[in-house]
Amino acid sequence: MVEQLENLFTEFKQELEKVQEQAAILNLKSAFLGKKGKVSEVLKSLKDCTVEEKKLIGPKANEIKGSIINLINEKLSALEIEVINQKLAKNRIDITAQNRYFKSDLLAGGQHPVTAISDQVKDVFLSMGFEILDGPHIETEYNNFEALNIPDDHPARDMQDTFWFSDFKHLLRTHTSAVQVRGMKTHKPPFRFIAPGKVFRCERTDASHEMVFHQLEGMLIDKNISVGNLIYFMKQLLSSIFEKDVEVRLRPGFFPFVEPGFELDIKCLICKGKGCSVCKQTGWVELLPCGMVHPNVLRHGGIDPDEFNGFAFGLGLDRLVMMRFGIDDIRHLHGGDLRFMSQFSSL
Ligand code: FA5
Repeated sequence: MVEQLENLFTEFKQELEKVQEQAAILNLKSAFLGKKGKVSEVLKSLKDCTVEEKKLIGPKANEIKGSIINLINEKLSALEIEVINQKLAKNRIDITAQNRYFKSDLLAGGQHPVTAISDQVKDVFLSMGFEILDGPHIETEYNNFEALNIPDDHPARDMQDTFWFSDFKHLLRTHTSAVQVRGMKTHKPPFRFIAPGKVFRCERTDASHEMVFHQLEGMLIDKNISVGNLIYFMKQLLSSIFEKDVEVRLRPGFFPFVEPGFELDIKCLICKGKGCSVCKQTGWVELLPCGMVHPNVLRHGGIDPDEFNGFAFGLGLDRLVMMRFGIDDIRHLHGGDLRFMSQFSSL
């Protein structure tokens, strides 16, 4: 009977060679292993065998059944792979093919210059270990003013004309400094982060002022931080964006949330310092106000000012872009004129 089983196995292998379709393979399986299959037929006479014979035949039968199942499964999965490959070959997609609707007189999409420069600035700060934080456009009066050492009746509130919501507790954030409080509350010092984004001010537009523009806030809190550290980081930022030496000046600036506070101005690259509408005939453009974080602000953020200190800055991104590309009116940047934007489509 062992010989019979071995012959059956040989027969099975020959039959398997001949079949190529899934249904035929499954039929072959039941022809050999099914209840009325060839292997079962042979094993029917097992009852007439001696115990010794049964000991030999039993394992052999199991071995052959196992081998048949393995061969069937191998063939089925090889078939499945072949079917997938055939489909792939048939449906090949050429991802380099040109859009058939593409016409050379249509503009290809590109990054907005503010996005491109913002990404570059982010890269510079990421490489210096800064984290990137995000904050909402609709802010609380507390985050935008109160926690930044600008209480209700403080005249500094008038420095930034605010779009208020009717409850007078919420507003469209006037600066990204509102993210400072959020950052301090969610991080344990030492930490360093930047927070780029849109800000909103209810003011008249001109060559260097928009109502919706972009800032990039930065904050670094650690022990024993000095103005020297602040200046180092600001220089790193400007030299990596302009890739050349640009003339800057640092002068005292007043912001209630920093002490001391500075205005970092850049020599106007539109008029080379001679005076124009962008720099309001002064030859200098306010770009990067900054300073050492005021102890009251640290306290609002839950940080002990006797243990930690640090600096913060609020980069005017649109003006940086104007200086970088020689754009003489901020309104071109957000006017949506494709003739203007197409100059930057390769960014
Ligand atoms: C502020 O908004 C402070 N939050 C900056 C700051 C942060 C100081 C941290 C100290 C520490 P200011 O209002 O000057 O400051 O605005 C910052 C920058 O945003 C300006 O230097 C300028 O580059 C840009 N900016 C301000 N107003 C406008 C505007 N209307 N349109 C375009 N850019 C503007």
